[in-house]
Amino acid sequence: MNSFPKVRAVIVFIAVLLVVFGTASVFANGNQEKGNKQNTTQQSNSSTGSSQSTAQSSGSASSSSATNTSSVKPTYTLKFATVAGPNDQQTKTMKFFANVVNEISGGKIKVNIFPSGQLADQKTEILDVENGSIDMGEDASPSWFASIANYPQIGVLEAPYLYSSLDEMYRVLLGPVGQKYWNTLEQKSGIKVLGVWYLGTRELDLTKKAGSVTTPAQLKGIKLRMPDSAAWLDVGRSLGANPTPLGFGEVYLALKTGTIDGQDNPIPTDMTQKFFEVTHYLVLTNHVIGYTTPMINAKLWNSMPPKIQLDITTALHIARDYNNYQTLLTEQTALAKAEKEYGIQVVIPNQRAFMDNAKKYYSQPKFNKEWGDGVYAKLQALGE
Ligand code: KDO
Repeated sequence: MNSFPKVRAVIVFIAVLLVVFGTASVFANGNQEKGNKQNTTQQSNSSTGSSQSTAQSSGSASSSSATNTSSVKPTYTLKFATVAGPNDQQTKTMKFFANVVNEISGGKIKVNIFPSGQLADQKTEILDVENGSIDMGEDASPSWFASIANYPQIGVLEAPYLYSSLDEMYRVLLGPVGQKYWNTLEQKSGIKVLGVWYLGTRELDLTKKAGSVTTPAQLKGIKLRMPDSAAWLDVGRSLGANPTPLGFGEVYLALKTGTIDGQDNPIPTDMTQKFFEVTHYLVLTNHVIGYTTPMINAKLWNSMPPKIQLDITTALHIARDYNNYQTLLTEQTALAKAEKEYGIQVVIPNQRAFMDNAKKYYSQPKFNKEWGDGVYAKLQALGE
């Protein structure tokens, strides 16, 4: 009997398998940001693993499921927290992500969004993702991880004037250099960074009392609110200001009552948080290309089957593109709105003076020790 047809059938079958699974894995890799290698070591405890989150929304969550999957019982119900308000782009992006991930997972993944710091402030959010009581958080970035996740070296990735464009920032953060930092962060803290979302470029936003400022010298003595971590306070000092740490949710009132003379945030945030209502000068220092790094508890991540991981990274990736497009657009349109609606005076400062000041500040021995010899300068050169 001629066995060739049988052999041929087996070969064809194997080839089909290779094509199907090969394509799936290429797709997986293609959609993953570099800081986000799939971990396939713990596939077995996929849906019953102890680290699987079963947390259900307390009723105030604002996520919604894609309509065609609403009858499917989710295998994973994840809490995703942010301090951003409901109108901030980040919250809109998180909702967008929740819908996409629910749809592409066929209803297996449900994400509940908790905005406005309902679950935690930025510091607590990072600690809670670390210990697993919050599954996912949106507000972190290297200037937070440096202090809160006890990894000072990573702070350099968000130092002022490090990148000269968004593209360069992505090249570094998603390239081999960034990858190394994200991996070490995971080992040190148990936090897995799953992506990089553009927040907008940080500018100075000052009250009338602070006055118009065009050089770092004029910021001397100005109480500039900074996010509450050591690395953020250094950012404030590097600009020449007297930094005052304060929670994100307290900034508006502090500006209004005069407890602080100014704050720094991207224009879209200034707009949605209504900071422009209580400030007068917007100084376009462009000192930090701001971003947040959506993160997940690493133990939970490692307990998820590859397909679930793939759905999450794919959805985050799609959400990133939506987020960045909207943020870039708002940055362009909000300036004219801020001038017209709030009487904001836009100031073009001596940016070179701010850059030189920052460079001088970060060339202090303290930073060589903290970040490694010459790392700030090396990364700056990488981004150029
Ligand atoms: C802020 O507190 O000023 C900041 O902009 C710091 C960022 O790292 C990030 O946490 C952000 O707040 C929040 O996501 C709210 O936009």
